[in-house]
Amino acid sequence: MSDLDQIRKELIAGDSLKLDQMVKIALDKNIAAKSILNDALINGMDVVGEQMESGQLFIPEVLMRAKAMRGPIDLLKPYLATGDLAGTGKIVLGTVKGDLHDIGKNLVKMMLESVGFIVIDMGVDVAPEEFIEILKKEKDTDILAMSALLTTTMPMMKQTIEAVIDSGLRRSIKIVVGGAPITRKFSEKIGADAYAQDAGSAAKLVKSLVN
Ligand code: B1M
Repeated sequence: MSDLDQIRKELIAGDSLKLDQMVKIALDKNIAAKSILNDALINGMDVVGEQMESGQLFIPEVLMRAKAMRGPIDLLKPYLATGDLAGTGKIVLGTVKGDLHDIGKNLVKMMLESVGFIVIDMGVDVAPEEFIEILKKEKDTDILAMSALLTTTMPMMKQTIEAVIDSGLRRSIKIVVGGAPITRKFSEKIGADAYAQDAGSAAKLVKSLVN
């Protein structure tokens, strides 16, 4: 079994100790951090999702696997966060109301911080009015970045954008959206400025929007 297969297997099994060990071994062998993230961890979470969908895994078991992702992400951080883009600006980031998924959002935060942006992380389940409150307080915010993982919470992005328009802040703030069910087409339809498919492209995109 390859190192990447082994990492995927430990994540699916939810064994965080073995998972951390395997990630360390893979890094020692100079396996690319990006490949460990995409081909083993995110890919493994897709399998976890399928097992949740089919009833093989229950919510607490899925949560355990989500927690097991923390160790590897910390281990990969120095390798993923290249810092070579050097951006400046302030980003308000959060997962929209009704949605508790935060692993992707946290990766986006990590990549943005690594290139020098100040990130105000609102966490998960963030209501439009909470976003507006912080945007009013942090007047020098450049970008509002929203994540959604559920098809049922995608409309909340549109509602949040409408709230930004109603608050009179839309002209001074660019809006970026992302998350597994989000597409470029959807982002255009709801009036966002941009869509990023993954955390790495989110950092590049944000930099291009700010500068
Ligand atoms: Co949930 N869940 N979940 N879940 N969960 C999914 C999303 C699902 C696809 C699983 C499935 O059925 N196959 C499915 C959604 C179906 C749909 O709507 N189409 C689902 C469901 C149904 C649910 C519940 C409704 C289950 C239930 O209760 N019956 C429930 C809802 C709770 C809620 O939010 N209100 C639920 C709950 C949970 C847990 C709490 C148990 C847990 C989340 C824990 C946590 O996040 N702390 C969980 C998990 C772990 C998953 C899966 C298995 C993994 C998600 C993940 O972290 N992936 C997921 C299946 C899957 O993804 N295949 C699933 C890894 C992460 C790195 O990827 O977040 O996609 P992702 O981020 C990517 C990109 O999307 C992008 O960058 C990252 C890569 O670099 N990205 C952005 C993300 N945000 C971005 C923002 C950007 C730019 C890029 O700019 C701002």
